[in-house]
Amino acid sequence: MAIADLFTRPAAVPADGGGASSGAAAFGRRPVLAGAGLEDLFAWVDQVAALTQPDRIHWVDGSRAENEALLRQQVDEGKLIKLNPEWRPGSYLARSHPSDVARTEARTFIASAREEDAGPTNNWVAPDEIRATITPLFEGAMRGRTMYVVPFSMGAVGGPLSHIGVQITDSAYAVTSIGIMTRVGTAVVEQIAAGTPWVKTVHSVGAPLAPGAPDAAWPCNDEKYIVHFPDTLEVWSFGSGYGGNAILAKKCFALRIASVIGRDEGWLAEHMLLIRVISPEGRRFHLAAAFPSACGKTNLAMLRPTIPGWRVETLGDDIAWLRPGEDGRLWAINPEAGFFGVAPGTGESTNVAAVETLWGNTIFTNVALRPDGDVWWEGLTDDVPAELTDWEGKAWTPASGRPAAHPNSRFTVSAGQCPQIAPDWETPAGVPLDGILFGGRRATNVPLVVEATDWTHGVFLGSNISSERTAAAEGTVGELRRDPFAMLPFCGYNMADYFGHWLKVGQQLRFDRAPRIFQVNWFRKGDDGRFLWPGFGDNARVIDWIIRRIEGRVPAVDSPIGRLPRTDDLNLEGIDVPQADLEALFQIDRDLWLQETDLTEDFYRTFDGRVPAALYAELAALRYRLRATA
Ligand code: OXD
Ligand code: MN
Repeated sequence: MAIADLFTRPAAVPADGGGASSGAAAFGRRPVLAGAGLEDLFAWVDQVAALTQPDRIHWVDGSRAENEALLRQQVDEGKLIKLNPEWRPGSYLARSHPSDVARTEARTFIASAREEDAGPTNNWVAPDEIRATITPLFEGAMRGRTMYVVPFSMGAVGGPLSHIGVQITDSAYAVTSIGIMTRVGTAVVEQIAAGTPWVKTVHSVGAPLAPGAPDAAWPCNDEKYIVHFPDTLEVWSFGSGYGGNAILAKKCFALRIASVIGRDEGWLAEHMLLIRVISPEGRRFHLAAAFPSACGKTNLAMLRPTIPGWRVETLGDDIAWLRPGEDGRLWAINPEAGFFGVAPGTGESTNVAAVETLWGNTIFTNVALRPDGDVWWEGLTDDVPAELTDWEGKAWTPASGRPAAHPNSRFTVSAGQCPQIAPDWETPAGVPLDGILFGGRRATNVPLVVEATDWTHGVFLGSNISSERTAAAEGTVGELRRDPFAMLPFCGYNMADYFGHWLKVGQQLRFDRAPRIFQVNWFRKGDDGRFLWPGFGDNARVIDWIIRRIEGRVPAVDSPIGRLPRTDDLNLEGIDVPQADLEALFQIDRDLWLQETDLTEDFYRTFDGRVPAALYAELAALRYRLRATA
């Protein structure tokens, strides 16, 4: 069959259109639009179809009727379980193949023309070589399946900080997830028609179907490749259906490819949550915060302060795009439209706002199923249900001795459902940032909060985000897993050049309007291995100090590593943090810190001289201060 014929075939939905209204049968067809920019789009879709040989092509229009039809189709095919609408209306459970449960960093590649442009922290492959490897894998990969064409916008369609892309995929699960996580639809095709540049992303689960052969509940392939071409702004992902590998708009585009676009255009694509903090007096502040994966980013994004009068409005939980404005401030948007969050550990006591967000219209992946048709995961409730079906579909009881939900099980839900979403969270221009927080999971050394002395020092702190991989032997720093700016798996170019880019962006900001930078650490432990800080809602007490610093209402104490609070200035009313713990939270052990500067130098040296001199100067100054005051 000629490729052109494929476009005129009906959509991959029931003949009645699958929707509630009779007009719904129209979806799935190629948009009838004119515009020079469409030639490239149509030619590319032709090319990918010729390569992957799908049975049919479905142009996704993002309508509600289409979404309903795709969900129903997945239920009919045994790929989704419809949850009991009494408990979880409009919600579904997917169970992945047990081998396809997470991002596969070892199979994630940056195919820049020059190896040094990917840098030592990425898996580099030569573009020609990897095209020669993956093209045969994509050949015929969609046989027996529907190829969906999904036009999406990151940020409000047409917004000044927004960018658009198109994902081709053979996974209906990916389509329905992208529909939650981004803004999908024909308005994006109109942008392309008008000549707006767009990013090409192609995804196949890599499981072609022979005629009449049964499909798997979660088709995927043992061989996986997630390949980014930063020079041509493309992503090709093969073999995995898991969100981070299959929703290409998220980590692949909004971080890896967008970081490259940002480098070239003068802005930053960051692994950051975005919140508005409202003080008891009604003053509003905007903070972005970078934490490595699994350090409580979603919890902070939906913080319920324990100190009276303070409120937090959520703007984003995972990604922020930051651009210097003409006013000398740094403006931020959350380019996503939904949350793809880790379920275990999300509960009434840790993140009640997230629990409320998940009341319905949610796609869960790899959580446990209750006998009443609702879902459960470790940490959702204090009581553990007596029987469940675990994430692999096996009977489970508390005596089973294994988690019922996979530790990386997820929810996918619209951001708009969050009860404390900022009413203007979709404002295209974004919000002006007042502060940036960097955090890791450090049992030792790093205090509860430190303020950077200036932007360059802040970049130095960001370049040093790390978590302890192992417990430290006494008198030493534990082995550190470095995750600079929480971007280690997500920076699409040489991380040392990225540090330099941060410095350059700082130069475009007005010194008195640039966001102030802070390092925070909720995870410091005492000698007895206990967490010294209660965390969660009480982190608002640290935010309160940060805001008072931004407002210039409270002094700070200079220390060799940055500015610290006077402990009396922390609002600890209503909680009981013993004085000894408070002191331990801010204790600076100069010997340990000097050891840490050696580790930083070792880390910087892995970049073959590309780390900016300004950061080596920060390192030298830190050593000087540590020694001078010893
Ligand atoms: C995520 C991650 O899924 O950072 O957000 O891994
Ligand atoms: Mn993340």
